[in-house]
Amino acid sequence: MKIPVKQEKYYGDEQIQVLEGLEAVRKRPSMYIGSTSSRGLHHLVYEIMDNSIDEALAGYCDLIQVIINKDNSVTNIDNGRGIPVGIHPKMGISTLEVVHTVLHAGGKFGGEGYSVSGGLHGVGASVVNALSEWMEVKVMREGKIYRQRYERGVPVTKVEVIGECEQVGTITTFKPDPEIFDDIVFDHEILLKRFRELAFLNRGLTIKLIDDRNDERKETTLHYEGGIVSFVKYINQNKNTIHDDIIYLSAEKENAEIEIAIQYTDSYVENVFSFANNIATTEGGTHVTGFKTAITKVINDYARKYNYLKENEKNLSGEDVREGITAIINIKLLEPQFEGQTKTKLGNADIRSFTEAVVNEKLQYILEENPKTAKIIVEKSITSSRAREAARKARELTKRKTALDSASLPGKLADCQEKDPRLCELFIVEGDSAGGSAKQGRDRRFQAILPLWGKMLNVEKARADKIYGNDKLTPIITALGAGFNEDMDLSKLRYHKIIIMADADVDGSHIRTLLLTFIFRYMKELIENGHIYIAQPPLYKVKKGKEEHYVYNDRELKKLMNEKGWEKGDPSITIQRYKGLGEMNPDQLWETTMNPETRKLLKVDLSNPVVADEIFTILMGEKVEPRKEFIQRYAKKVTNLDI
Ligand code: 0RA
Repeated sequence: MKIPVKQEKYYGDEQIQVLEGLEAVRKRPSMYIGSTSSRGLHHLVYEIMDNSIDEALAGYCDLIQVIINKDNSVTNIDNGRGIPVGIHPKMGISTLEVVHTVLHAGGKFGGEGYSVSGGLHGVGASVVNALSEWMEVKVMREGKIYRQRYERGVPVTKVEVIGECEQVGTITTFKPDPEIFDDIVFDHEILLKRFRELAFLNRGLTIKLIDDRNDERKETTLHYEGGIVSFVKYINQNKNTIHDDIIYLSAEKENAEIEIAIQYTDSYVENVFSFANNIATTEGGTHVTGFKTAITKVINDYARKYNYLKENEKNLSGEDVREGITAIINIKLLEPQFEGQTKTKLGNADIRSFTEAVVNEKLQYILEENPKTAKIIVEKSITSSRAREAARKARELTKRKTALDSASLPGKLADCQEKDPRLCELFIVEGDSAGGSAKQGRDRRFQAILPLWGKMLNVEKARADKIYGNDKLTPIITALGAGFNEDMDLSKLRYHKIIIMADADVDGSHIRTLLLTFIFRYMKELIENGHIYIAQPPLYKVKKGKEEHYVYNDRELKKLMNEKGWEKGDPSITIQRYKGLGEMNPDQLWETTMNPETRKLLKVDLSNPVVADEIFTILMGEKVEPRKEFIQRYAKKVTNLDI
């Protein structure tokens, strides 16, 4: 048994099972929390918070405070009823201990309420406990304060009364185990973003994030009386909205409640963000399908009734009526079924007809009551429909053209010899000179090079019809072979690793963002399926005598100098700063950036689509002010573009 057992205690069969369960969690942590990287680390906080949110949804709690302590432990405080401390009828020990030591005995013991059980990470407090160096839980109930402490999941004290108090609630503190996690430092921004989302999705709930790691305490209070209406306002703050009032509708039935908020902007993209039991359903599901069917029908019916659409005109398509939309769909339901590759697709069949009926009835009513807004939305949809028709023609044209000279790959592409896409890599390289070095330095057996040059189209400011025939984007689309937008077919993808390689300077970052924007808006599946990477060329070469090191950032430079005991002023040491890929010769480029054995790649990840939309809107959208602010705010701490 690897788990240290500090207390002399008799272990019955049930306790032995508990220890085996905890050991299983420690042996294969990724099975329970997804990964042991930063993402898994942050899941620990969400896991503990979930129980407090369940208590809030049940109507017993309205304040959750999360404190990041100096030692990187985290404290979660709620003002709910407090976890029950009495003897558990089946286990014969305190329920508090059961919740923290028995797998799958998480906050779901009541069996009532919209808990996330069965969801993405509804694994409960016991998993967090097992993966924590230590955990301490205090419960305030019935005038007393109870406490129990655990180490690596194993109780090291009994449940003890340590004082009296008038409040009620639960205080959980845990310190992630450095034996389990790659890094145990919490990221303030990551937590803040998720907490803001939770505050939007649970109207009236107050969430406080307190960061005590620096001398000056950083404290943020999140509370939105407007709920998802505030969420839409927040998402649209850097876009141009085309009507003032945000459309809001809600309904409930015996096993579910739903709310939807909608506002249109003048952009060409569709942002429908959906959630089920506070989990982002990035793969959609029945709530999204029901919504889409209904909104298409309602807008078409309205357009016909008031003669915006003439009898001889075709119906508006789903894409037409969703162009420029920002919508939040927030559903809470009993017994959610999560399906799909990443378990983020809602499967409950009854939710489809429920959502469809609710939107049909209520949106129709809202449009009738607000003819000005209705007019704006219908006209926007009709304009979109016409542009789509133009795009369709352009698409047919390019299709016919490529049918004539099929197999024709872009002239600039230096393809690889391997034909199995799973083994092939495509480097999209900025600039002809870097492209030249990459061509010479690559392993031509499986690495292909596509150089880009000149000004890229900003797709954030253009409709789809502008993409057909665009001389910068077409080579990328043809080289990849999988089409784009509605024609996307991943089975035709010619390279399973697509690596964007651009300089570490402002121009490089610009072209990288333009490319990512295009991929995000028109080839999202490539990101969702983990095909898009960003190359990480070194920033410095450090040389002393015959010894050479490539260093990828300032932190690593410091670390190297420290480890070697080198001084920056030492004349026998040269530190060369690479300004661009072009400064490296082919061998160096291979060694530092392209060789799979030694290179570093950053995988582009869309785990939070709301954040991704925000970044692209700010960087590539219409409004200048937010972009300035964003760049000024982040220019100093440019790290990885971790979407
Ligand atoms: C079910 C029943 C009761 C309390 C809770 C759940 C509860 C669990 C957690 C987890 C974190 N914070 C929590 N707050 C409350 C007690 C029901 C009763 O008092 O009768």
